[in-house]
Amino acid sequence: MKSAITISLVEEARKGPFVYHDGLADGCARAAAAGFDAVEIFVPSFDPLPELAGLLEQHSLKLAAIGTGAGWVKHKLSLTDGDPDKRAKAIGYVKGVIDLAAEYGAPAIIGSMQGKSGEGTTHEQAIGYLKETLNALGPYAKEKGQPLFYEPLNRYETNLFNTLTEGVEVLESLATDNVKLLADLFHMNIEEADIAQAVLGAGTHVGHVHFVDSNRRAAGLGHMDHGPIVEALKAIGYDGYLCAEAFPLPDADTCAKTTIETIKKLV
Ligand SMILES: [Mn+2]
Repeated sequence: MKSAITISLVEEARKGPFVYHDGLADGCARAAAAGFDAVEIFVPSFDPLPELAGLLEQHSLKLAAIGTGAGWVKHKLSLTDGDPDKRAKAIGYVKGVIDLAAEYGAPAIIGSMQGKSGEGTTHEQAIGYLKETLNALGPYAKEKGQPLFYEPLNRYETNLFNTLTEGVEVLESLATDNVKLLADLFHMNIEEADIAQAVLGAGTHVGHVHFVDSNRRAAGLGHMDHGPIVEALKAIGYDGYLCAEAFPLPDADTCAKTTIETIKKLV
Protein backbone atom coordinates (compact mmCIF):
# COMPACT_ATOMS: atom_id res chain seq x y z
CA MET A 1 0.00 0.00 0.00
CA LYS A 2 1.10 3.51 -0.81
CA SER A 3 0.48 6.83 0.90
CA ALA A 4 -1.29 9.90 -0.51
CA ILE A 5 -2.48 13.24 0.81
CA THR A 6 -5.06 15.75 -0.39
CA ILE A 7 -4.58 19.17 -1.96
CA SER A 8 -7.67 21.32 -2.56
CA LEU A 9 -7.55 24.01 -5.23
CA VAL A 10 -11.20 24.92 -4.63
CA GLU A 11 -11.67 28.21 -2.82
CA GLU A 12 -15.24 27.26 -1.78
CA ALA A 13 -13.82 24.15 -0.04
CA ARG A 14 -11.32 26.01 2.12
CA LYS A 15 -13.08 24.66 5.23
CA GLY A 16 -13.39 21.18 3.69
CA PRO A 17 -11.54 17.99 4.70
CA PHE A 18 -8.41 18.54 2.66
CA VAL A 19 -4.95 18.84 4.13
CA TYR A 20 -3.35 21.46 1.90
CA HIS A 21 -5.18 24.51 0.59
CA ASP A 22 -2.45 26.83 -0.68
CA GLY A 23 -1.85 25.73 -4.25
CA LEU A 24 -0.16 22.87 -6.06
CA ALA A 25 3.43 24.04 -5.53
CA ASP A 26 2.98 24.41 -1.77
CA GLY A 27 1.01 21.15 -1.44
CA CYS A 28 3.42 19.05 -3.49
CA ALA A 29 6.48 20.39 -1.63
CA ARG A 30 4.93 19.72 1.78
CA ALA A 31 3.57 16.28 0.76
CA ALA A 32 7.03 15.22 -0.41
CA ALA A 33 8.73 16.65 2.68
CA ALA A 34 6.34 14.65 4.88
CA GLY A 35 7.23 11.47 2.99
CA PHE A 36 4.09 10.81 0.93
CA ASP A 37 4.17 8.79 -2.30
CA ALA A 38 1.36 10.72 -4.00
CA VAL A 39 -1.13 13.57 -3.91
CA GLU A 40 -4.87 13.54 -4.52
CA ILE A 41 -6.23 16.78 -5.92
CA PHE A 42 -9.61 18.45 -5.57
CA VAL A 43 -9.93 20.67 -8.65
CA PRO A 44 -12.29 23.62 -9.29
CA SER A 45 -12.79 22.64 -12.97
CA PHE A 46 -11.33 20.26 -15.52
CA ASP A 47 -9.08 22.96 -16.96
CA PRO A 48 -5.47 21.85 -17.53
CA LEU A 49 -3.03 22.03 -14.60
CA PRO A 50 0.07 23.28 -16.41
CA GLU A 51 2.41 23.17 -13.40
CA LEU A 52 1.39 19.69 -12.19
CA ALA A 53 3.63 17.47 -14.32
CA GLY A 54 6.74 19.46 -13.37
CA LEU A 55 5.87 19.48 -9.66
CA LEU A 56 5.22 15.72 -9.57
CA GLU A 57 8.53 15.12 -11.29
CA GLN A 58 10.47 17.58 -9.12
CA HIS A 59 9.16 16.02 -5.89
CA SER A 60 9.07 12.38 -7.08
CA LEU A 61 5.33 12.22 -6.41
CA LYS A 62 2.56 10.37 -8.23
CA LEU A 63 -0.99 11.57 -8.75
CA ALA A 64 -3.26 9.21 -6.78
CA ALA A 65 -6.62 10.54 -8.03
CA ILE A 66 -8.61 13.66 -8.82
CA GLY A 67 -11.91 14.42 -7.07
CA THR A 68 -14.96 15.63 -9.01
CA GLY A 69 -16.72 17.11 -5.97
CA ALA A 70 -16.40 20.72 -7.13
CA GLY A 71 -18.88 19.80 -9.84
CA TRP A 72 -21.38 19.84 -6.98
CA VAL A 73 -19.77 22.28 -4.51
CA LYS A 74 -19.02 24.94 -7.12
CA HIS A 75 -21.24 24.21 -10.12
CA LYS A 76 -24.25 22.48 -8.41
CA LEU A 77 -24.13 19.59 -10.88
CA SER A 78 -25.40 16.17 -9.83
CA LEU A 79 -25.35 12.89 -11.74
CA THR A 80 -28.84 12.11 -10.42
CA ASP A 81 -30.47 15.48 -11.15
CA GLY A 82 -34.06 15.08 -12.41
CA ASP A 83 -33.35 17.59 -15.20
CA PRO A 84 -31.80 15.74 -18.19
CA ASP A 85 -29.83 18.84 -19.29
CA LYS A 86 -28.22 19.25 -15.89
CA ARG A 87 -27.51 15.53 -15.72
CA ALA A 88 -25.81 15.72 -19.12
CA LYS A 89 -23.72 18.66 -17.87
CA ALA A 90 -22.76 16.67 -14.77
CA ILE A 91 -21.67 13.71 -16.90
CA GLY A 92 -19.67 16.09 -19.11
CA TYR A 93 -17.96 17.49 -16.02
CA VAL A 94 -16.94 14.04 -14.76
CA LYS A 95 -15.68 13.09 -18.24
CA GLY A 96 -13.55 16.25 -18.21
CA VAL A 97 -12.02 15.24 -14.87
CA ILE A 98 -11.49 11.65 -16.08
CA ASP A 99 -9.58 13.06 -19.09
CA LEU A 100 -7.54 15.41 -16.90
CA ALA A 101 -6.57 12.72 -14.36
CA ALA A 102 -5.77 10.17 -17.09
CA GLU A 103 -3.08 12.52 -18.44
CA TYR A 104 -1.19 11.76 -15.22
CA GLY A 105 -2.11 8.08 -15.10
CA ALA A 106 -4.70 8.60 -12.37
CA PRO A 107 -8.42 7.87 -11.89
CA ALA A 108 -11.30 10.22 -11.05
CA ILE A 109 -13.52 9.95 -7.98
CA ILE A 110 -17.32 10.25 -7.86
CA GLY A 111 -18.33 11.29 -4.36
CA SER A 112 -20.70 14.19 -3.75
CA MET A 113 -21.56 14.39 -7.46
CA GLN A 114 -23.72 11.28 -7.00
CA GLY A 115 -26.27 13.65 -5.46
CA LYS A 116 -29.37 12.43 -3.65
CA SER A 117 -32.98 11.50 -4.35
CA GLY A 118 -36.07 13.42 -3.30
CA GLU A 119 -35.26 16.75 -4.93
CA GLY A 120 -37.29 16.30 -8.11
CA THR A 121 -36.67 12.56 -8.32
CA THR A 122 -37.99 9.45 -6.61
CA HIS A 123 -35.47 7.16 -4.94
CA GLU A 124 -35.85 4.60 -7.74
CA GLN A 125 -35.28 7.25 -10.40
CA ALA A 126 -32.15 8.60 -8.72
CA ILE A 127 -30.69 5.12 -8.35
CA GLY A 128 -31.56 4.40 -11.98
CA TYR A 129 -29.75 7.57 -13.08
CA LEU A 130 -26.72 6.71 -10.96
CA LYS A 131 -26.43 3.22 -12.46
CA GLU A 132 -26.96 4.59 -15.97
CA THR A 133 -24.19 7.11 -15.35
CA LEU A 134 -21.75 4.59 -13.91
CA ASN A 135 -22.47 2.29 -16.88
CA ALA A 136 -21.53 5.14 -19.22
CA LEU A 137 -18.56 6.55 -17.29
CA GLY A 138 -16.97 3.22 -16.31
CA PRO A 139 -16.22 2.25 -19.95
CA TYR A 140 -15.23 5.88 -20.69
CA ALA A 141 -12.57 5.70 -17.97
CA LYS A 142 -11.49 2.25 -19.20
CA GLU A 143 -10.73 3.72 -22.64
CA LYS A 144 -8.34 6.08 -20.84
CA GLY A 145 -6.74 3.13 -19.09
CA GLN A 146 -8.10 4.02 -15.64
CA PRO A 147 -10.69 2.67 -13.22
CA LEU A 148 -13.42 4.99 -11.95
CA PHE A 149 -13.89 5.30 -8.18
CA TYR A 150 -17.37 5.42 -6.66
CA GLU A 151 -17.55 6.51 -3.03
CA PRO A 152 -20.49 5.56 -0.76
CA LEU A 153 -21.10 8.54 1.56
CA ASN A 154 -22.65 8.73 5.00
CA ARG A 155 -26.38 9.40 5.47
CA TYR A 156 -25.90 13.12 6.07
CA GLU A 157 -24.38 13.53 2.60
CA THR A 158 -26.46 11.19 0.42
CA ASN A 159 -29.52 8.96 0.70
CA LEU A 160 -28.43 6.72 -2.20
CA PHE A 161 -25.81 4.25 -0.92
CA ASN A 162 -24.12 4.54 2.48
CA THR A 163 -22.20 1.30 3.03
CA LEU A 164 -19.60 -0.73 1.18
CA THR A 165 -22.02 -3.67 1.02
CA GLU A 166 -24.56 -1.51 -0.82
CA GLY A 167 -21.73 -0.22 -3.00
CA VAL A 168 -20.79 -3.80 -3.95
CA GLU A 169 -24.42 -4.54 -4.86
CA VAL A 170 -24.48 -1.51 -7.17
CA LEU A 171 -21.18 -2.43 -8.81
CA GLU A 172 -22.28 -6.01 -9.37
CA SER A 173 -25.50 -4.79 -11.00
CA LEU A 174 -23.57 -2.77 -13.62
CA ALA A 175 -22.68 -3.85 -17.15
CA THR A 176 -19.14 -2.49 -16.60
CA ASP A 177 -16.48 -4.00 -14.34
CA ASN A 178 -14.41 -0.81 -14.37
CA VAL A 179 -15.98 0.99 -11.41
CA LYS A 180 -14.25 0.40 -8.07
CA LEU A 181 -15.25 1.40 -4.56
CA LEU A 182 -13.67 4.16 -2.58
CA ALA A 183 -13.66 3.09 1.07
CA ASP A 184 -13.70 6.29 3.13
CA LEU A 185 -13.11 5.43 6.76
CA PHE A 186 -14.92 8.54 8.03
CA HIS A 187 -18.14 7.62 6.23
CA MET A 188 -17.68 3.97 7.20
CA ASN A 189 -17.26 4.90 10.86
CA ILE A 190 -20.78 6.35 10.75
CA GLU A 191 -22.43 3.64 8.66
CA GLU A 192 -20.72 0.26 9.05
CA ALA A 193 -21.31 -2.21 11.86
CA ASP A 194 -17.66 -3.29 11.58
CA ILE A 195 -15.27 -1.44 9.30
CA ALA A 196 -12.73 -4.27 8.92
CA GLN A 197 -15.49 -6.79 8.13
CA ALA A 198 -16.94 -4.42 5.55
CA VAL A 199 -13.53 -4.19 3.86
CA LEU A 200 -13.22 -7.98 3.85
CA GLY A 201 -16.73 -8.26 2.37
CA ALA A 202 -15.98 -5.76 -0.41
CA GLY A 203 -12.72 -7.54 -1.26
CA THR A 204 -11.28 -6.75 -4.68
CA HIS A 205 -14.00 -4.17 -5.33
CA VAL A 206 -12.01 -1.75 -3.16
CA GLY A 207 -10.00 0.54 -5.42
CA HIS A 208 -9.07 3.47 -3.19
CA VAL A 209 -9.10 4.35 0.52
CA HIS A 210 -9.62 7.67 2.28
CA PHE A 211 -7.52 6.93 5.33
CA VAL A 212 -8.67 9.14 8.19
CA ASP A 213 -9.95 8.96 11.73
CA SER A 214 -13.43 8.91 13.28
CA ASN A 215 -13.52 12.73 13.47
CA ARG A 216 -12.05 13.28 9.98
CA ARG A 217 -8.76 14.31 11.49
CA ALA A 218 -5.52 12.49 10.59
CA ALA A 219 -5.48 8.73 11.23
CA GLY A 220 -4.21 8.66 14.82
CA LEU A 221 -5.99 11.80 16.04
CA GLY A 222 -9.43 10.26 16.69
CA HIS A 223 -10.78 7.10 18.34
CA MET A 224 -10.68 4.70 15.36
CA ASP A 225 -8.68 1.47 15.68
CA HIS A 226 -6.84 1.35 12.34
CA GLY A 227 -4.99 -1.91 13.10
CA PRO A 228 -7.78 -4.36 12.15
CA ILE A 229 -8.73 -2.18 9.15
CA VAL A 230 -5.20 -2.29 7.72
CA GLU A 231 -5.08 -6.03 8.41
CA ALA A 232 -8.33 -6.42 6.42
CA LEU A 233 -6.86 -4.39 3.55
CA LYS A 234 -3.80 -6.66 3.58
CA ALA A 235 -6.07 -9.72 3.61
CA ILE A 236 -7.92 -8.60 0.45
CA GLY A 237 -4.60 -7.90 -1.28
CA TYR A 238 -5.21 -4.15 -1.49
CA ASP A 239 -2.22 -2.42 -3.06
CA GLY A 240 -3.68 1.05 -3.75
CA TYR A 241 -3.37 4.30 -1.83
CA LEU A 242 -4.15 5.18 1.75
CA CYS A 243 -5.06 8.82 1.23
CA ALA A 244 -5.35 11.43 3.95
CA GLU A 245 -8.60 13.25 3.17
CA ALA A 246 -8.60 14.96 6.53
CA PHE A 247 -9.01 18.33 8.19
CA PRO A 248 -5.69 20.14 8.60
CA LEU A 249 -5.96 19.99 12.38
CA PRO A 250 -4.24 21.05 14.51
CA ASP A 251 -2.36 22.13 11.36
CA ALA A 252 -1.59 20.65 7.95
CA ASP A 253 1.96 19.52 8.76
CA THR A 254 0.93 17.73 11.98
CA CYS A 255 -1.94 16.09 10.08
CA ALA A 256 0.52 14.87 7.41
CA LYS A 257 3.13 13.70 9.92
CA THR A 258 0.58 11.81 12.03
CA THR A 259 -0.89 10.06 8.97
CA ILE A 260 2.54 8.92 7.82
CA GLU A 261 3.41 7.68 11.32
CA THR A 262 0.18 5.66 11.49
CA ILE A 263 0.79 4.16 8.05
CA LYS A 264 4.41 3.26 8.90
CA LYS A 265 3.33 1.63 12.15
CA LEU A 266 0.58 -0.51 10.60
CA VAL A 267 1.41 -1.27 6.96
MN1 LIG B 1 -13.85 10.70 0.95
